[in-house]
Amino acid sequence: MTTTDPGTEVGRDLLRFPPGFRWGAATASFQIEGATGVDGRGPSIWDTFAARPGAVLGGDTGEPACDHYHRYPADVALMAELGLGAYRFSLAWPRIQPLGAGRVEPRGLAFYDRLVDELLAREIEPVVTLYHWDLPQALEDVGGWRNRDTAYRFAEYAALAHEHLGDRVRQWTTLNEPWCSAFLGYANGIHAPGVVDPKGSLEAAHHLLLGHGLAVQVMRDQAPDDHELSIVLNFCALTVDDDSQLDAARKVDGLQNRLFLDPLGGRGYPRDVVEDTAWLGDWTAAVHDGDLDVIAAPIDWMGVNYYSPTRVAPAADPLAVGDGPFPGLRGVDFLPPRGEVTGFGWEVDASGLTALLTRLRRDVGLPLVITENGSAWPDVVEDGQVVDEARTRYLVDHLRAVHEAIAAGVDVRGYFAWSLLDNFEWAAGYSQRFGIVHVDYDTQVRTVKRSGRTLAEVIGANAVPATGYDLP
Ligand code: GCO
Repeated sequence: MTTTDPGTEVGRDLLRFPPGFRWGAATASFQIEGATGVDGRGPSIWDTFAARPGAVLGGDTGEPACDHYHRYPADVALMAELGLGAYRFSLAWPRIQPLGAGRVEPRGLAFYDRLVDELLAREIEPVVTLYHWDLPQALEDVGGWRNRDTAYRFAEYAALAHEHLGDRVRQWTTLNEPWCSAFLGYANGIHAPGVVDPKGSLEAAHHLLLGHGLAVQVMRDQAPDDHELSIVLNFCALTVDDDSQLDAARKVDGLQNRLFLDPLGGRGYPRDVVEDTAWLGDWTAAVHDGDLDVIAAPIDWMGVNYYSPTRVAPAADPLAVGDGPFPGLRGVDFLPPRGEVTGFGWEVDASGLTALLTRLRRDVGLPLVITENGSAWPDVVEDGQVVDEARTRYLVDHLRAVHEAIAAGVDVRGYFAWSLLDNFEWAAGYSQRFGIVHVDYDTQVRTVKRSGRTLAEVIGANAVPATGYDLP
């Protein structure tokens, strides 16, 4: 495992990562590709949602994004320049199956052929996410994730994508953040498809997990032994001050962490969550015989997305229903962030990542990969440079937090910065910049930021400085 041996350079301490640690950056199809009406791509729920007045800040849409659909060769060259060993990206289901079922669009598959071949030519490992929120609109028209059939359409899509690319792609993630798809999409509706149906959102969460399990089964059946299958979850790292906050923390932990971890781990849905949400109606009727066994299909690693800690306290009224995305949550107040916050208003606390990884070592029992970690700040391009000190500090502090977990025995296999490029930040449109590479959306000029250069140095050394933010 890792050794925290003092570096040799200039007497500085370096925290070294394990040999073979996978370094990368992450993106998602709808957030960077643009070309939403090109080569037979069908509409997704995000195309529809973004066209809804007021749904996305500034009326932003998936156009032009980063025009990655056309500019991918230069973007892959940037990845190589940064020394990335892997690139996490998602396939746009509506590019491959414009109606979400049936006919396959060969031009959609051909784009991902080109992208994968470009990555392999640069010796960058493709890490493919099958679903990062851009559900084909045609499936939403018949219920979307609230419709059990969508789980089976997803498995069919997974099978054909995996069949087509599996000779070159061995890393496959089924879903990115089913919590967001289910609850931001169907509980409080601030994300596509913009539905407010708390009971339905829990049924959607089940159907997403069912789709995950069905996809794992079909990919396992057709996969060579060296393929690795995974799922990516956005965990909340609950930070409590005292025992008075424990029950509120339990409720939120249940709805964001254990609702997914327990069935994935073969433990079924957590009883306390089922009881706490029963007042919405019996959503567990959506759980058919055999579903839980399908969901618990073994995977090879768990993706962990972490940005900031979550702080909660009991509400004055134990039955007070919040207006947030947690279906059925009652009697909980979310506390404001403390100390430094990012440009997005998210609290900066790298220790939350160490605590989360330590907890997941106990609750998951699989290798872990940090599949997203990053921060949004307002960037300025001056003389062709973006000196993003705050993002660089965030990056190095969180890498030190990962190293601390590894040194304590947590099996972390890799780290993917969110994000390679500034991109479409969902309901916030293009207002938030997470990239380690700046994108001028008018000119599409890319500018590697200081944080990108720092990540490149970290990758080159396979280490981070124990103190400070500059590698020797
Ligand atoms: C998520 C998504 C990303 C976001 C990023 C910043 O984790 O919400 O995977 O698409 O853009 O996390 O919010």
